[in-house]
Amino acid sequence: MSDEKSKAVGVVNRRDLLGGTAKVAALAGLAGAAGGAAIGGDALFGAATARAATATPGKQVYEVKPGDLDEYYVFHSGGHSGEVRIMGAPSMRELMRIPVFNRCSATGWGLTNESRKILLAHQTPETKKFLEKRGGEYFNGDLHHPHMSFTDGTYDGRYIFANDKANSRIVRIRCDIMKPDTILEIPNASAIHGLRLQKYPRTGYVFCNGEQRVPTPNDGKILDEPKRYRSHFTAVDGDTMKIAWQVWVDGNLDNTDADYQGKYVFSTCYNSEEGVTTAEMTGNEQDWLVVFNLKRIEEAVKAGKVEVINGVPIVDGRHNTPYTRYIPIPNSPHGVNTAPDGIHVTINGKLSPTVSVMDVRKLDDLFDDKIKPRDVIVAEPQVGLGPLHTAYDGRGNAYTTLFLDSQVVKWNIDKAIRAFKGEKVDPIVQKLDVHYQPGHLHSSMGQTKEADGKWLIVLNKFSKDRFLNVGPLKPENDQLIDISGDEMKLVHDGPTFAEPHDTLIVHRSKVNPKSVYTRDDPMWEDARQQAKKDGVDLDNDAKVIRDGNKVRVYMWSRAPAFGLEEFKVNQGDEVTVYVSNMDDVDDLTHGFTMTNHGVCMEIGPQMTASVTFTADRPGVHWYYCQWFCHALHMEMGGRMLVEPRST
Ligand code: CUK
Ligand code: CUA
Repeated sequence: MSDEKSKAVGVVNRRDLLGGTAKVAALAGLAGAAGGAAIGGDALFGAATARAATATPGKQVYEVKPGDLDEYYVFHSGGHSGEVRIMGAPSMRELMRIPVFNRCSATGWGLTNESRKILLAHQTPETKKFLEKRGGEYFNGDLHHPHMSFTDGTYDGRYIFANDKANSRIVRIRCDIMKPDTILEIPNASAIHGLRLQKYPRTGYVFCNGEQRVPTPNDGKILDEPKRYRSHFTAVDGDTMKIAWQVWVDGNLDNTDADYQGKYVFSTCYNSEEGVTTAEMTGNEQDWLVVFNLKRIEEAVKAGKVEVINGVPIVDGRHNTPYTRYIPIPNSPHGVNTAPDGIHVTINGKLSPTVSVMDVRKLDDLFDDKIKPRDVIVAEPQVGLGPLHTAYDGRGNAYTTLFLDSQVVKWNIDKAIRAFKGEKVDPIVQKLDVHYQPGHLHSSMGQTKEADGKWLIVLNKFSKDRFLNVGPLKPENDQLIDISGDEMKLVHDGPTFAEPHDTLIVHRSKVNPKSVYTRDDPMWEDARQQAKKDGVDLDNDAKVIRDGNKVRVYMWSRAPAFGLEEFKVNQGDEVTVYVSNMDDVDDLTHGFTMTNHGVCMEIGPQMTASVTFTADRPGVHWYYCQWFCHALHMEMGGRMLVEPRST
């Protein structure tokens, strides 16, 4: 590419990027590693090995014997797979997948009327209009941050909330049945990235970061005027799933976390420059952490000190407003993590080898302008290259991923504070090699006040040579580390598919899902209403209702039979099949698949599910149960007879 051409808008000149300051060189290292060049080099890992402390075996048992149950649930993000996965810890066995923003061939998520309603109900009018031309929906999502609802600073087992960076949405998943019940698009935002929950007194608010700066409204009137782009911080009411308010900030918003007092929320910003190219975004030596004052924001909303855009009240929280404070942090900070002591918050430097530690007790004074922004920083230890996220053991230690060093560093918060005051102490406790290039990490119950310091899961972006070669696309590697002793000990490698970003380890005592649905579950309320109008008893009837060219087919299922062994429709009819699984037994799921129609669904015990399609293929089409349910499972089926259209 000629230099002339490379100057064209949006074209990154690699030499510009790699040349220049040490800071940009650090970024180049990051890019190189991610690109795979540095990964192949032994130098990177060799150096890491030399620095690693020797781990002594921990005492915890991580093998879970056949038939034994894990102590922890692990809720794992599926990244650009768009789903949530449930694993067990310490076994690291994958237990279940929860389709969310993706389609699922097994369960019919994205095909059934119940799931489509959840996927489509809360699109903005602009999105609705845009998607009309292509079937009404997105097919993808990028789910980074699953988090469980809190009551009084610890998990309460009600919901999992998560973001979709790809299409600016969030999801609420019911933990009683492990299915989403609401998917909500966030207006005035592009790329919802950081997502965390109010910890105290309860969730409460779901906090969502709009990462990319865009014009607001983004209707084409403003295009190439980056200074007029905006990022918004959004608070959603987790009970009603309605948007409560937004805050307009300077810069952009990356990750977020909330305090244990219910007063403040924090978001990192890596683009204080408000640039639109990588070089511009990394120009400043310091970016910032923005602190949101919940009470002041709520008062402003109540008093109407807002502008309303796309139906959302927006508070102006830029510099020199009462609602926010901006704390300078080196450099392009990424993760922000509140410690279980309720006091300390770490901000991970990414392009700076430091982690900044903030004391939340100083924030009242900061908002009253009695102290300066940097006065809230009480430690800034040098931990290694590429710090991204930090976890805690509840015993005063922090564990930070070092992306570039391919290590987890364990360091002591108290010692870091003393060192910051000038005392000659080394806060670093141990550095452990991980394989390779870790992003998030999470300790058992570590994001609650009940952090128990037993296990740490580290999510590595690359697996390189750790598993059998499966072709150019490699799995990632989730590693389990025993942190119960004085030293970290790596005990397990677990390959995962694209691309877990975040995870949470929840003690099994907090989660109590059902094994069988209850017949009054709100998930199929529409089916219930329609059946009532049609005079059909969902539990007992097997009936075909014709309504013009709309045909509603109601049937129950009971192993190994459907209520209807055949039904007849006319070519061109719009057919809706409702199946109610009347089996009342644990683990007795049926399915409904209509051959050659791209139609399938899961029908769990005591569940009703429905699917709508056009019967446009004259002839005989068998439907069958695709979920193994009985010795006569193969026989569980029936025929749809489609009468050809009379010409
Ligand atoms: S981000 Cu992926 S490594 Cu989306 Cu939580 Cu830090
Ligand atoms: Cu019912 Cu298989």
